Amino acid sequence: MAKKQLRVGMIGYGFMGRAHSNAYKQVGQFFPSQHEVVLKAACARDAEKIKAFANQWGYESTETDWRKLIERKDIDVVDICTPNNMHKEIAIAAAAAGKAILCEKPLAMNVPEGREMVAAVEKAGVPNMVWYNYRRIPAVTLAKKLIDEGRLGRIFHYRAKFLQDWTIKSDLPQGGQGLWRLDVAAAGSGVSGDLLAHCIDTSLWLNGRLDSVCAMTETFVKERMHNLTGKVEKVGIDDACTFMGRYENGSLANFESTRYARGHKALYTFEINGEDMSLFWDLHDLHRLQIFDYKVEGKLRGWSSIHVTDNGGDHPYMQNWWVPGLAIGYDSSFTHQVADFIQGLESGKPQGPTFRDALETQCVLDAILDSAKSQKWVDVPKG
Ligand code: SOE
Repeated sequence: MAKKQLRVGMIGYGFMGRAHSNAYKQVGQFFPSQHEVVLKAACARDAEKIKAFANQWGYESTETDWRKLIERKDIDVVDICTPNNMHKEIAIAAAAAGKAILCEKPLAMNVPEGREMVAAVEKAGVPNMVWYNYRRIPAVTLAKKLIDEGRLGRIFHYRAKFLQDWTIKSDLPQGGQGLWRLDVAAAGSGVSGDLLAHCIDTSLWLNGRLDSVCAMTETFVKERMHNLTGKVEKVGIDDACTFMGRYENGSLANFESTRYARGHKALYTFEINGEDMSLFWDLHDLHRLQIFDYKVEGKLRGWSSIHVTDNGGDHPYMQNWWVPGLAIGYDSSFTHQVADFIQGLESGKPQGPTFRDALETQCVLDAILDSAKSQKWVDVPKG
């Protein structure tokens, strides 16, 4: 049977443009389906740069105006890889044009924007997903299975960190290509929307709704040269953010994210402590899930480390890759996301995180920033 084409129009071409394009190229080889992904068009304002990107990754054509890309009849899916301040406008226009949408995280600049985006995709009835990719690292997906099977028992604690160090230099400018994450007008927030957002998405998925939060943020470098204005300007983003919180299930949250942890490039870890079992995961050792199972008795009781690479062992996604024992990497989490998106299209059961799911993360992010500002506990609003 001839495959149905899924023609992708990518807007943006930075690090995530590459990560997503790689996933589109891999998915058909490793996760065969009734769909064939076609890299139809790549779009960015700079004609030369987007042509170079399109050539590198095999896109058939380019556009320099995202509205033109959305108008095209030969595009089925719009992939939004732009800075955060463009997500809303593009997503709403793409939904109105009847396109499926894959949007980079965080969903929006804030909750009101996120709500508009959810309303737009739900009104148009278009498939939608947000690229919170860490859910689909097999060891993390295995954690979800163990929790859903009730193996942890009552959960007491959820602890997560995401640490980097790339903005410590005080002469690093803000704004423009590659540095928009430091510009509050483009990013909406700092490390909270960029890194903590991943930790929150994973935690809501694994441990359920967060009811209330109490947060602290800091901006260590208060002024930076702005690439777009050429002037030294106040820095509006949070450089570091820590918070504690209470989950609906009665467990306690303890989170930290910063871009000022000297030596750490992308140290994302989480630990969950339940009555019967604890789990620990570390992005630097991403194919392992560490487990303490209290039900194991005697001298074998202790922390053990599962190498989540065994297709015979029912390890998520691994039956589609190599032979047992051989690891896959960070890039595969994006491939799994596309595979699941397609599976959602084919089964009619959309896979998360949808825009609505990502709005819940946005609600936590806004509550965190409110709490840091007011120095008070804040109830997380409902999406
Ligand atoms: C920031 O450096 C960044 O690239 C994030 O934007 C990504 O979402 C994260 O996965 C890795 O770090």
